[in-house]
Amino acid sequence: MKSFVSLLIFLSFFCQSKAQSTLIDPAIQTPKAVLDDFMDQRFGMFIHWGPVTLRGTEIGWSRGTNVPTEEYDNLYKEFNPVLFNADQWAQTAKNAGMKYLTITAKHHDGFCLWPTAFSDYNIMNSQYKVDIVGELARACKKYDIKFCVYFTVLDWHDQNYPVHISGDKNPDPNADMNKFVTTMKNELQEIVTRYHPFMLWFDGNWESPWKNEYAADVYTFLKKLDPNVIINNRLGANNQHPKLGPNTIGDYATPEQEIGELNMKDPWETCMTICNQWSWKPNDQMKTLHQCIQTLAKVAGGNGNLLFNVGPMPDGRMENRQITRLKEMGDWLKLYGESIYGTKGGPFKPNEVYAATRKGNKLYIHVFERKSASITLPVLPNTKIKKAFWLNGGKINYNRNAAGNITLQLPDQLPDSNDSVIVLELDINAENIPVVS
Ligand code: FHN
Repeated sequence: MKSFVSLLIFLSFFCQSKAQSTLIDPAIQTPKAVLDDFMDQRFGMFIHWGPVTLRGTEIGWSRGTNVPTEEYDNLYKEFNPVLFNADQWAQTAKNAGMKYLTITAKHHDGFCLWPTAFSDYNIMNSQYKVDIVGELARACKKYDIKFCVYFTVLDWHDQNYPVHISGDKNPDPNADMNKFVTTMKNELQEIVTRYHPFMLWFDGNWESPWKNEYAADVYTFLKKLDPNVIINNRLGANNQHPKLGPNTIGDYATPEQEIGELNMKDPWETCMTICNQWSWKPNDQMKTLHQCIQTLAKVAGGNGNLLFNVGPMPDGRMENRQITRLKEMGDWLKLYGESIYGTKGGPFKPNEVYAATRKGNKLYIHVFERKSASITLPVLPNTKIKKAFWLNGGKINYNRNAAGNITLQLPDQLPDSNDSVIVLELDINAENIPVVS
């Protein structure tokens, strides 16, 4: 039996190498150690912001729909977020227990939140002549938050990009993709060499003018600027965001508005909104604390990161209710963070009652709901439980049947109404246990 388990462990290790892109020289791909460090962070802030907040409609997508294109493209002249305070945004991320922050430096509408030399459509030509990207990079460094940048591939405002309105099937014959890619590389060079982002979050890679050849060129270009900059899987021309494949150009998968599947092989990060809209919307519906914490635990239980989005208001402030919700998440993480940060997901698939994370010889069982007086876990092969207790609490009663199933006895009242964490200390390294399907 032991040799069979050893074989399973070997195979699980052997199969855990990330899917390699066949389009990028393996020698320049982001080092595994850098990606492992990224995945240890587990929790980041996503920020969608720009002049469109003056109308409270969706960034990019409301251009030419809810807001006439001409009006949308001139909102920057009104944009004057005098209450913007990068330190407050970084502190809000810190208080939430977030380890990295990603700002939409340029979204599909083409407006640039930094003083680029390659487009006049930037923040320095608004009423608020402040380098937003630079301020956030500074504040993140001050508060020890890893600074990251969202950068759109498609750019409906740039005349050299052939599509000027979402869904337009007649590419502009006067557009010039080679000039467009040159501008993109120049802008990215400014961002990488000036602000040194930990990660680049590309997006908008699904329209026909964009080809993998351009993406491979940009990936290679970026790696010459910074061999360790992490690049998501939305640089390559595709719309298969939740997965990595042989034609992926990018380092990790990006399921959106959903919890990714348990995956011990490929790094992945769920991006999700705290409300419904990506950019600020008045009176938007906000997720409950229960939803927020369980989303984080289920994503970590799937071996992924959570990039959780807030949309600041047109005056530069984040909504107090969103700041409060994020602080509540941070307060939970102050008590239970060891079961999230630096853990691996699994070996059980997350479900509506529990999720599992693990680090060293500790297996963490995140209990979301008390559906009954006990929880029975799938069989854990060849492991002995040395201790069983509530994280920050007392011991927990359990028993193990002949087949090896572990049944955990639950009290009438769970210790935490959102996610109560049980620790099972094992006699082996829990990270080596193959996923139990
Ligand atoms: O079109 C964008 C959308 O506006 C938003 O930025 C999300 C965030 O991941 N990404 C695209 C939709 O998949």
